[in-house]
Amino acid sequence: MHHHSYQSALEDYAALGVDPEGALATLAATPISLHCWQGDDVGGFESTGATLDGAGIQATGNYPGKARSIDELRADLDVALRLIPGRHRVNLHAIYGDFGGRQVERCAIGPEHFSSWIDWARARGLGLDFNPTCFAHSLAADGFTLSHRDPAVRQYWIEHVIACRRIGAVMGRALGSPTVTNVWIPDGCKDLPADRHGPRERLATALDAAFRELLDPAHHLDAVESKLFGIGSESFVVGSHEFYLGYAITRQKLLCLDMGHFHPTESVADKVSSVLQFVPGLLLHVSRGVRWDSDHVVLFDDPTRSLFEEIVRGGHLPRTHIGLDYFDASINRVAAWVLGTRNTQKCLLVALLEPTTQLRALEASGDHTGRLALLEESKTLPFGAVWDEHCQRTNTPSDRSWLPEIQRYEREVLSLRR
Ligand code: RNT
Ligand code: ZN
Repeated sequence: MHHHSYQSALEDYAALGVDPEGALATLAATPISLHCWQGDDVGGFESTGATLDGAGIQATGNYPGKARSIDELRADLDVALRLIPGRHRVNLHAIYGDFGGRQVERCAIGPEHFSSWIDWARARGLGLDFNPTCFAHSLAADGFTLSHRDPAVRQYWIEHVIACRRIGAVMGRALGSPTVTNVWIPDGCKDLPADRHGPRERLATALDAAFRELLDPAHHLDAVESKLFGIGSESFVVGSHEFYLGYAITRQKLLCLDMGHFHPTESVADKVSSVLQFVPGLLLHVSRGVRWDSDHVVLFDDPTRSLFEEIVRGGHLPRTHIGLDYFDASINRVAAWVLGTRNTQKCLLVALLEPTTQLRALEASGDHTGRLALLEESKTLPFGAVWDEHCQRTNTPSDRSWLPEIQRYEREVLSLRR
């Protein structure tokens, strides 16, 4: 029955000059980096008891069953990955190392703390991405890290980033695909600063120090992530968009665009074709802000669809690294991974199925009426049949059949975690 509707979808798309087979091939070859921190509300496996206070980010909700150990997190990721079509990546934060219960200073972490993750990823054919954790720590408690006025505190965080880049390079070499190590820091303040220049000058210098070591781009890529404001950093964020855009252009780093890090009416999609004139590539933090950077589960919605339309239309997929960044603790956390990843893939697929050639021809001929009509009427093309075909070919449950598997896992495993 699926097959029948896929055959007729092929004809509908072919009539508009669209090749669903090519779209499916691209979709299958495009990994999404699943953020480990959805599994435990950005907790991690250090034993310091430090919380997210002061980091400007927050996971809200108390749904039962969050992962309490590295084994539980991996088991939960395994369930999620089975219910997501294709082969993907996992994005780790430094606090998710395998520290064996020992307290290891962040400036002293090494590849040995991630070797069990590398083995885990290799056995599953996954890539890994990485992030220094410049929050949830006593030396980040006043809200400043790499831009701190105290050189000793800055140096601590510089050494942490240096350690993380080396770990990332080891991951990338071991797994045969470059690890993107993304630097995001919470630095900023609640009320009006009298000096905005000094902290930004210190941040640029600290980043240069942290990035000094040259690492083979075949194994490792750097990204930098800006932000507009956070809880407790409403008046000033050191690493603003302009700061990191300038930094990424002058140092040729990947620019990370987090969909929750801009004014709510700003289009992240519209930034793609501008920044890619000047930076070597993008890291996406696909997310959904509701009124603020709330990190809700990604939907098959207009902002996400527009973002992928722009990436596909511009031919930018090869220069785009797709990662997820949200943390919802109010619903089943494994379902949150599956839903957000599948929705991201749907946004990519529907963009790959756009009749772009025809739209551009209409545009070039000045037929803006026809362009608008085709754009709108493309929305009712049988996209669902192509998505179902993808799930079937990748031996993954179709829509409306993956949730029962998670409900069973919740009954048998998650609900027993007290
Ligand atoms: C915070 C940034 C950052 C974090 C993760 C946990 O606003 O989006 O990417 O969400 O590092
Ligand atoms: Zn982010």
